[in-house]
Amino acid sequence: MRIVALTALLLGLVTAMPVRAQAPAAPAASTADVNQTLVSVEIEGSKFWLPGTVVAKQGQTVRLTLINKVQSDPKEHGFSIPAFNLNEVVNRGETKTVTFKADKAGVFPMLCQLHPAHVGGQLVILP
Ligand SMILES: [Cu+2]
Repeated sequence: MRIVALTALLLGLVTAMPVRAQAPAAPAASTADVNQTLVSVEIEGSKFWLPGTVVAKQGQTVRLTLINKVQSDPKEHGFSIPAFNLNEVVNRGETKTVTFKADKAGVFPMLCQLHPAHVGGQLVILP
């Protein structure tokens, strides 16, 4: 009798538990209009943020994922879009995201604010 009662209790507990999804929850999808990953790499001794061009339309929300894969020192590189007051520092192996509203049209430099020689790119916002 005691085993039956215990089994009933356990079954009750199991059925009372919330159902768990089989797959782990996926990270929330970005709601940005433009999603682009930029990677900082070193090629033949020069550092680059690649790809060098990001294109958006005026009014869109832009989400950039920044990854620093430069293997040589220093371990930190910057990512800045002065026209949008963006200034991030990304350590080696680290990933950062920045999100901003492309609220003005034009061609705006993207650069590493820490190293002038670090090759950046252009943010192109179409009217
Ligand atoms: Cu740099």
